[in-house]
Amino acid sequence: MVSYFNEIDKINFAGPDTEKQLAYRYYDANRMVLNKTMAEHLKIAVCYWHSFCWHGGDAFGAATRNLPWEAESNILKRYENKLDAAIEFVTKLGVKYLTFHDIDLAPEGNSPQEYQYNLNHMVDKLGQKLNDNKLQVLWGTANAFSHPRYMSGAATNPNPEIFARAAFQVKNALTATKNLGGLGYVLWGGREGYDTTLNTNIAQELEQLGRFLTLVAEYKHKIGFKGSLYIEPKPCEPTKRQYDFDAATVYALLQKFDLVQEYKLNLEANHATLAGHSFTDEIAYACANNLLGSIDINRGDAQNGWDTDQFPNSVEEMALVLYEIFRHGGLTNGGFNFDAKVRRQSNSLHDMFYAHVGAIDVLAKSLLAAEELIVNKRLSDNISSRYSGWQTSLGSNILQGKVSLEDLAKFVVENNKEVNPPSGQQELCENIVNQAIWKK
Ligand code: XLS
Ligand code: CA
Ligand code: CA
Repeated sequence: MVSYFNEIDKINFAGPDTEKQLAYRYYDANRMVLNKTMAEHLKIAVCYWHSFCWHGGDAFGAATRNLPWEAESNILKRYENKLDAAIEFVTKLGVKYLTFHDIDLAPEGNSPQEYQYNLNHMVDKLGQKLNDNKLQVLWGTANAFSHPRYMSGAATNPNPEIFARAAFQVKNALTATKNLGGLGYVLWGGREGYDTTLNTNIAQELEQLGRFLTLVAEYKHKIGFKGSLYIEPKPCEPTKRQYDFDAATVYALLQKFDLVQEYKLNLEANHATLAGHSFTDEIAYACANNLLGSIDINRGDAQNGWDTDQFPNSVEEMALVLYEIFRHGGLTNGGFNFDAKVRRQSNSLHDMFYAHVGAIDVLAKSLLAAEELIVNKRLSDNISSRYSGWQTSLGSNILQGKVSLEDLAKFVVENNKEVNPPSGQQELCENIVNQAIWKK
């Protein structure tokens, strides 16, 4: 096995006072937090595509990143080298999970047969490496958005033969994920939307999307995949408007297609903010509807409106996100995936280490703040007392459907008093959050 990062040693926990850059200040994998280790709670994943496939190009300029595992003419060997780089990277980082698209892992080839051959070949190789290094797949997915055939969508394409081609890819990628013991499978509707209503039959496309999602769920059960299926919402980019706009929109679609039991959500920070929500709000909405599945923890930039996929770097923001997730019991099959890339100017391979190490520490520190908030119960006690009126007979009779509008009108007239609600205490709540961040 070739080493691509031989100047980097394994990264270890060294505590908050260390002078070393490539060391964890807060991420101590075996530290117990809320009855589990940090590693078990966070299930941190490195994504294949941004880390090992992306060359640093943007809409205005060419590649800036030199990926040495690509300096190999035999294409399968090139992908095997990329796999070596991925395994070396995650083991040096000391995390356990990877995420991938089918064509990150194996070359697409020139025919469906070649695609299948290549994917099977690379799945065998990856399977061995996972076993040897005690690693796991957090989730797999299929890239049904990059190839020109998908320019007008995959499941929502006007041409059913392209729908079939996307089904072929998802079948293979889901089977591969199952064979690798993956914990989940993601469907991100890359181009499942439209650029203009002038050429689009929305009702038809939604029907297609419902069929596709149903076929995937049926196939999951047929092959006995025990992991979770996730839909990843995103409001736009690359299409102008996407059908899986945000958590609430996907929830409506799942109800429309009768698939609420089959799918959870893979929520991405950057997609939530593109939809005009804070990430915390988006997670809270998903939790309230029992839809939270897994997390893509990459953020956007507050000053621009596109999907910059940056590493998280704010404990203030992440503490709220983690509090929301863990006060609802945390993730089951899900984890925290860095669907994140270094900046185009960060063109040394070492930058990937700085990026991941810093972001993992942000998550760890935020988890400690979330633990403090959950254990001291100040916020949850505040909520309980705020809603305590719903424990009275009036509250429970309303919710159980035991009173009519007329009954309520009568109650108000008979009671004849102005109700003065207690303070919402938002500033106090915000202080409590800051105190938890500062405490540990
Ligand atoms: C793109 C999405 C994508 C999915 C996986 O914006 O974030 O990377 O996570 O296909
Ligand atoms: Ca993204
Ligand atoms: Ca993502």
